[in-house]
Amino acid sequence: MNANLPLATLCLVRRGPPDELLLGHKKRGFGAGKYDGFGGKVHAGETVAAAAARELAEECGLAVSPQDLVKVAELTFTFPHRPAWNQVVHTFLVERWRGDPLESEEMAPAWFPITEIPYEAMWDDSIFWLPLLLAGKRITARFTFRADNETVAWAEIEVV
Ligand code: 6U4
Repeated sequence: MNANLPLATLCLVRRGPPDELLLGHKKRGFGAGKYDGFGGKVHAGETVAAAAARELAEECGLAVSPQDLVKVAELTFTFPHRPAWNQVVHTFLVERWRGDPLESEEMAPAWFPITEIPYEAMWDDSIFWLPLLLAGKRITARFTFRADNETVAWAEIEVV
């Protein structure tokens, strides 16, 4: 059903105790001004896991081994008023990595206590799915956006 949508990745880097999540403040391009996990488009000929590791390294300087990428969600985002933004986002939890977060051209990383996630400064869909992942759930979810391409019109979430 999603076979024709572009694939992207998202890494949620978590440490603790104290329980904290690393988010990046996006400096340019898609989602600029918002906090999000780290990720991007899967390139032609690249596996999803390789793309996730590459984007994590490019955007915040952390190195992760493939076995430490734990798939926790598949999120389908549909923008009927801007179809070029449609994407299926393979989302990974990362609890083991090498290196320290570094600011890149694209992202300024910052740690947030799990109880103080800046949902108001994230994509509108985040509040629907991120608390579930932080509670240890694995999900498949779909979101359709309104004409403003910012707010969620419709959501369907399945815990798997
Ligand atoms: P380039 O073209 O290199 O600047 P690239 O880094 O490959 O871009 P980008 O930034 O377009 O890709 O990737 C989109 C990122 O945003 C991926 O990590 C997936 C994530 N993402 C997409 N839609 C999202 C949404 N609705 N909510 C969310 N993250 C989303 O939390």
